[in-house]
Amino acid sequence: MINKNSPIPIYYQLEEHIRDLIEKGELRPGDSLPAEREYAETYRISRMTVRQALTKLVNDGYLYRLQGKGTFVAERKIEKALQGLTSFTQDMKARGLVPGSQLLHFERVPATDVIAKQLAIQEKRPVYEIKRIRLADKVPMALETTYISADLIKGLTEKIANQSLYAYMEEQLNLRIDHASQVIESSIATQNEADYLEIKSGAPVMRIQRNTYLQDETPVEFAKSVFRADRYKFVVQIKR
Ligand code: 16G
Repeated sequence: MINKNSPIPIYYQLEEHIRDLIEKGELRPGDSLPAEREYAETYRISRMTVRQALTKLVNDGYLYRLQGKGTFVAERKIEKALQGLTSFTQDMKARGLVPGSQLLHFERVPATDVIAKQLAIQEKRPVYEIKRIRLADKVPMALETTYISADLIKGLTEKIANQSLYAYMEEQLNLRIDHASQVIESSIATQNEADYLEIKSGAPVMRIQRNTYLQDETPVEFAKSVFRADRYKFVVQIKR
């Protein structure tokens, strides 16, 4: 398996081998890996080389380390296509995961100037401010703060906010959500965000801001999301 005469670096051969086992499902999420020493003995390579391969796989999100316990196979990252304008609920269902929300905050407040501009409404008009932890199979994936005009989206309740906002707008209010503009930025979790997302403070996250519109450009939401970078990757089809 490891070919010492190959021009391909040994750490890279080991990295490929382990990645292969994960991709084929021979190593499954939660499985623990042999100790560095065992790899080193089995393949007669240095522990430094083993560490280099494992560190690369940790950095790429395939493995994670628990201090004093060893190295384990991470959950597969969720691939999110950037083409379709989908809701969190739809994304999770499409992957066979059970979507959920934990409502942290639900309040009808007067729009600040910033929020009023984003929603193209007058300052101080009522908006719903909704903060939710978004869950997949009960695991926190993202933290979302959404602003919605209360004049446009009537009758919003905590119960609805605990479910799908897009489904409510489309199925109950017959609004046609049409397009959105989205900004994605890499960042690190604050202590507060980390607590909700059950990750370490300073762990990598992606911050996404979405402005969503009806066909006639009426804004339906202004949403700020913090997605766990260890569980998500974004995929986009591009054409030359
Ligand atoms: C997604 C959207 C968010 C929207 C939510 C609605 C991103 C980055 N954000 O999380 O803007 O409010 O879906 O989901 O994708 P829901 O219909 O399940 O409430």
